[in-house]
Amino acid sequence: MKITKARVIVTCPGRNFVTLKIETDEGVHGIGDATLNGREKAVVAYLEDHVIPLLIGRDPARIEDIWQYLYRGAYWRRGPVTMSAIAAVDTALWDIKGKVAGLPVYELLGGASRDGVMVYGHANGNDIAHTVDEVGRYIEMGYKAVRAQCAIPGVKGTYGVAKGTMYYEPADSALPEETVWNTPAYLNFAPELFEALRIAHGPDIELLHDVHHRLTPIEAARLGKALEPYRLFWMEDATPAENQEAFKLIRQHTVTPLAVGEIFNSIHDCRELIQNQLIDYIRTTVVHAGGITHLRRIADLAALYQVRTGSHGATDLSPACMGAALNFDLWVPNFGIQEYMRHTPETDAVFPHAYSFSDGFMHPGDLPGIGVDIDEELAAKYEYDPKQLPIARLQDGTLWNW
Ligand code: CS2
Ligand code: MG
Repeated sequence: MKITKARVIVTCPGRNFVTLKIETDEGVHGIGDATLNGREKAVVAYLEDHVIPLLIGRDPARIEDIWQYLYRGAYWRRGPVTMSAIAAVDTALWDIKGKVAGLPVYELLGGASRDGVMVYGHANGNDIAHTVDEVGRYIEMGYKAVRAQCAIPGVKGTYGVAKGTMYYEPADSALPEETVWNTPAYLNFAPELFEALRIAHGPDIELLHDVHHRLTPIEAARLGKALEPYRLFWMEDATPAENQEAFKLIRQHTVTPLAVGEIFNSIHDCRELIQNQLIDYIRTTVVHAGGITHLRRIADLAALYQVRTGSHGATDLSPACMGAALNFDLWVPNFGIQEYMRHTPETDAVFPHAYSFSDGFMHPGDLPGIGVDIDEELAAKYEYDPKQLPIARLQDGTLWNW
């Protein structure tokens, strides 16, 4: 079998998605998500100008060799653009291999390690009462785990709070929206939120919270300690993690479980965090961390240190990523949880898929490959609409971490 064609499909059914489609001389095709929120066109160019010409004529079955060729052969290794492009190729090749074998990708990886994949949804509110109600809505939908984010009184544009009643979409303006961050107000407020959630919903529901890189290590330590009475499933992205050692400071002060990694793109971004057991969940995802082939390496390293997976699954990761991720999640022995921010009906129509949600768990389905395809005719109806993620500033104007 030979790769005869590879095309990048950009579509915007309410938000931008970038998909790589690889076609072969035996009529089998595979797809992979290449979406990098706010930087989509960089990955499109990387794929079209620097990757696709290298794929034509290759044997799609040689997934590992092609991965190594694209990673080592680039000379300029790692980075979100490069690794998202490699991820898209990798995912499409696993999709093809599954279709040729007549098996879903989880079977190729080693079979199911569980009957279903526990997911968490995103509840958010304009105040504590609203957030308590929203978490209740997700519990009624059957979720066993819910992420809770709430507007902080007096702080405009708090991270994670939807503007409408539907989906939380952070990349919603052509130029970055400027938001303000107020750490003291947040540190005072967050424990109140989770106290109210525990009082309203009891001790069993798994509650997660995304700090979204906003705190310094010692502030994150303070928050982790303050949240201990409310037993969070995890406190995510507590502090920017380029300096992996920073998590030592947090770890010294709190037993609140820590999750990090959605913006990581290689095993080297998280090796020290995992080897020093500074985190409990690694959030790396198929689309941004080099695909299934590399994510498997990260998960295997994590397993040695009892770190579990908790892959990113926001709406800006396409259903092609979700399908691949759920196949991975069903197999990976040290699975923790999968984020599942539902896509809109328009997006679901562009990406017909086999995966399903039931009573707090998901399953990738048993279609061969990743169980997702792209309806190119429908995709063509949605023009690319350039959008940027927001930025954050402190009240004195200092550029901060969004
Ligand atoms: C968030 C994301 O889902 C999460 O944990 O961190 O929504 C993140 O803000 C977006 O993926 C950025 O594009
Ligand atoms: Mg996050």
